[in-house]
Amino acid sequence: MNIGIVCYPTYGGSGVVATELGMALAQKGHQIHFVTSHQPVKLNFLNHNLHFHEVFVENYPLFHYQPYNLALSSKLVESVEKYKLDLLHVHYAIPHAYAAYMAKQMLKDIGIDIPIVTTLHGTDITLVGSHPVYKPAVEFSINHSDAVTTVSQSLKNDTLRLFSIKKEIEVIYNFIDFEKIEAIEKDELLRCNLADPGERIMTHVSNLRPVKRILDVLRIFHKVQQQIPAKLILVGDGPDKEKANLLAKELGINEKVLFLGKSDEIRKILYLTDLFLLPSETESFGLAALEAMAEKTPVISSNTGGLPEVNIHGVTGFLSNVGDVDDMAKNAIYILENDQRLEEFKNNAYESAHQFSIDKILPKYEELYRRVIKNQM
Ligand code: GMT
Repeated sequence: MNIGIVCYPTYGGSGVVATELGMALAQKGHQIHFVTSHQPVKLNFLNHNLHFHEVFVENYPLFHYQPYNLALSSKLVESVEKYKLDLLHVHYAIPHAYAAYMAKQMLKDIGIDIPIVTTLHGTDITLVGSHPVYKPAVEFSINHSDAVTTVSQSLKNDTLRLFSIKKEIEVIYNFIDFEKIEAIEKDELLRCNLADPGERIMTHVSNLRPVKRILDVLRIFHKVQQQIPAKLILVGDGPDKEKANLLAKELGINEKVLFLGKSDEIRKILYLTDLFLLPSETESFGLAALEAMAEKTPVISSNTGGLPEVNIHGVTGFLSNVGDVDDMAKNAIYILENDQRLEEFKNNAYESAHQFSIDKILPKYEELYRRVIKNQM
């Protein structure tokens, strides 16, 4: 199939999922055309079936805001026509589903009916999409997509609760490519770069936005390290970084907290990690938790959104109410205080992550694509 993919090309979860999906589809022989504002960060062009079409926004002094929507729909029209695309798969509703709808209408004028698959990722529904400023346009573009998917059952429930949806929504979970996991260099000796001998390693990876509750991460760690020698690794960059820095100093733990910023070595870090922390306010799926589990790392998380579908309480880690730092610290200590128990949780996390293996998820997307293309004929 000739598939157009639209996503945010940055470090965000939806962009990562879209890029990994496109690369996996290309490996299976599909022609994949990324139509994005920049080259997606994880896009590896060594595969022949991958193509990238940059959306260029022509600036003009009159514009207060750049009309990205317009530029994207125009680029989609051009790409569908030029590369004979069979469908468009847009990730994150805002503004991608809306721009794809506009492109579809324009293409109708020249006798092309292009099917649109929209994948909802989380904040496009919960935090941002349901805001009155965007809600009518988001609702409209979901209802006018040819197929709609969410990355968890919880996000499907949220979508149906927050919007008036007339479309069937299919849950297709996020996934992990175990071949890539196995390819990472596994060298326990690298641990000494992150922690002293005898110390446990706890890690948090995110874009350090308020929704991630990074201050809870520090408070949990503060309690844990009072009983268990440990280091905290914070990977990522974002608006709450400075607050986190200040709190680490205030709590007297700044020497035990490593701020690594954005990193291309997340998988290696996760492999060396003993416990992953994700106390988010809301999380439609929690791809970071799945990535940790795939590297044999148990997870302490909040029980919000789709997290209970990924992190299994008492098996792959523990879930607590949002903000219940005491409970999260207690659970973290329970896992970390005993070598054998930690090993059991690590193995459980790894085993459980396999239900989200790309081999199981990719065929679901291919099947959906075939269905929408067939319905269009
Ligand atoms: O919140 C983020 O970190 C970014 C955001 C995105 O769309 O890029 O992530 C959302 O999509 C991810 C991939 O499907 C999910 O794993 C995250 O749980 C989700 N984030 C939230 O719901 C807050």
